[in-house]
Amino acid sequence: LDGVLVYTDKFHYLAWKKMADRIGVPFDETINNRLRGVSRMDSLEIILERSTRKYTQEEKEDLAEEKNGYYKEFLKKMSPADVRPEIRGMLKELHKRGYQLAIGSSSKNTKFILAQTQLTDDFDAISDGTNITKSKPDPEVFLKAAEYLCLFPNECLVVEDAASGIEAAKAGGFCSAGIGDANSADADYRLEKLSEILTVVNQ
Ligand code: GL1
Repeated sequence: LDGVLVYTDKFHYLAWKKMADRIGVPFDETINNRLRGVSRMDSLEIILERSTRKYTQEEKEDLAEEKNGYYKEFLKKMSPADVRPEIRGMLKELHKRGYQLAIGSSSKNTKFILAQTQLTDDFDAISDGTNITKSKPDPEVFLKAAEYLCLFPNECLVVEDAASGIEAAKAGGFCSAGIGDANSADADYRLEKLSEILTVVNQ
């Protein structure tokens, strides 16, 4: 979802930054890059590595909640216009060719983002931060997605923008396609544009 179908990275960055600035913990793009595909609480742990004080579990939950509040303000402004027409066309074309589509995202805001951008009906299953206990590079999120579709991992293609996602796909026995940052990772296919999936699936 994030970084593949929609570009929420900048919202995550701004929301984490606002929280980190408030508590006086240094946060920049380099740290932000380590958060891709990582769950909310694990992301917070990475950010707090730079903190000079320790936080209790309750304080950490409040900080994660604070960040999510800032993030949701950005998400509320998202609309169908935030999904490029060629991406919508590609999803429809994959369905026409008989493929099933599932989301595999660590985000707990997945369903909200899909609703805001009117993508919900384009997917047959959703595996997200609300049904997993382990973040990528653990394959849990993809294994659940395959299970929801009643498919074996070796019948699926995972499309990822994060190196940790490609690692997760491999660990779960999935074929993978990398886009963006994950284009240079260890993916089976490297995509310049998401619409290239249409040529990959025909091979
Ligand atoms: C969580 C993390 C984000 C990002 C997404 C995965 O989202 O907080 O940093 O790694 O998972 O794309 P969320 O807070 O929406 O559950």
